[in-house]
Amino acid sequence: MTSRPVIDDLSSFWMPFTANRQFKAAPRLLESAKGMYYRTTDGREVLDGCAGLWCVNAGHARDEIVAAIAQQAAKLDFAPTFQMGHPLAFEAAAKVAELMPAGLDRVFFTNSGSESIDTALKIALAYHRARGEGQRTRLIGRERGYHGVGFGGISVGGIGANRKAYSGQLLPAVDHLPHTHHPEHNAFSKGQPAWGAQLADELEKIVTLHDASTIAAVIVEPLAGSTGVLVPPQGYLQRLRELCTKHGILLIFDEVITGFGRLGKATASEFFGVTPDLLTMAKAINNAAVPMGGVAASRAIHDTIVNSGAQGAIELFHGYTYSAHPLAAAAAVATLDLYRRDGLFERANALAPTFEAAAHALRDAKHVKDIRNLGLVAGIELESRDGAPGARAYEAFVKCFEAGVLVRFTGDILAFSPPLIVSEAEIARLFDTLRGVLATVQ
Ligand code: PXG
Ligand code: PLP
Repeated sequence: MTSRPVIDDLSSFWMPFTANRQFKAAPRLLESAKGMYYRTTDGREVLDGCAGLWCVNAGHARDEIVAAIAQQAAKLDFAPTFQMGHPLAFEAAAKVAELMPAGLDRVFFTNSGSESIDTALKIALAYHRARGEGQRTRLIGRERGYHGVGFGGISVGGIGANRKAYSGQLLPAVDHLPHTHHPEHNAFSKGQPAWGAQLADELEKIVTLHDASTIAAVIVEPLAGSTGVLVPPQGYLQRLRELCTKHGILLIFDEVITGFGRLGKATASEFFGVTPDLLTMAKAINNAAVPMGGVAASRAIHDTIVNSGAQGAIELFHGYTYSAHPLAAAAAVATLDLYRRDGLFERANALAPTFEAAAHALRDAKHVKDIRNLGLVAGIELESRDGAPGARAYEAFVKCFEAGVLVRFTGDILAFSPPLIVSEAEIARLFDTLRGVLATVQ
């Protein structure tokens, strides 16, 4: 494949979540991708250790998905879904519903995880209002939670840096549960830590403080990804479910990362055996080939809102121009068929023990402070360099990239979440590369 020369003016694109000046001084540019590998503009192959941004679960540029998008673009490029429809929108929703936990079979489409969070929070408020409990408006998130970048998402989110500049205008009436990361009890846990279920009981304190009758919903990532891979303690999610049910509070699982096979099941809800009332998704819903997200709602929530409207009246005043965009919907149908045909969720499940062993083999590698894992997700936390938090993981990330392996980093935590088509040899290469790099990192 011929590669075009790198353009020399990178100034116009204001890059998201990026140190723009640092990047533009030493850019890393990807030009193409196939299967497990990216190719850079200077012609190097890079093994994708993080499925793009936790989203390309079937691997890159799969023929079936590419063909579905191309055919759809020629057939029906765009169709409104406000008071109109197109068949693929309904087909995509039905296919998503099939993979959701029992009862969550009504699907609202968005174009990103962030939009899915805003949508779920609005559905929660609308649901309580439709039931005549419109005073239930308080939202409960969790420390270190990542729920995208909308005002709703950063309000319930718990990552300080994502809130700081906007702190004067976050949603009012939001509380946060404590996070579940306690290395003194949990360091180097394989899979779910044994300690920490009682952290869910903090919800009782919030209920005591504000009264359950004012609380609309609790939102958590079942496994926190973006903050650096925090695996829920055994029994924690079950406890949260019990408390929400007891107090009439909706439980929202943000499955933007965990949805579609990351833990070896269709959803984390299925993996943990805990069913939320609303489930947000995006990313791997269509292998990230066209922007798409969604919210799965329980039949009860959907029917309460939809049946409360007068005949002929719009029931939920919410929606996006691109909700169920034909190209996104075509990609979703092709992707979900591919996941099933190739048994990719089962594959992820079968590879999880190999992946766990490979990750934890780095326990004695230089700078390693903690390792956490579940399914095809691992977080490797490094000791921070004195006075320069994040610098060590950044150096490791750059050196891995130079050595032909793409990983993610956040703070001093490196995250691994390869496409579910990864081979055992590629799993070994991911972690061996990091081991070699860590030996050279300052
Ligand atoms: N919820 C969760 C749990 C997420 O992980 C979002 C919402 C927002 O989705 P959008 O599509 O609006 O970005 C996310 C996104 C990383 C990383 O490397 C994680 C995300 C996005 C970009 C990078 O940790 N998660
Ligand atoms: N801003 C303006 C001026 C608009 O007309 C619209 C949609 O019609 C939006 C924002 C919202 O865009 P979207 O539906 O793509 O979220």
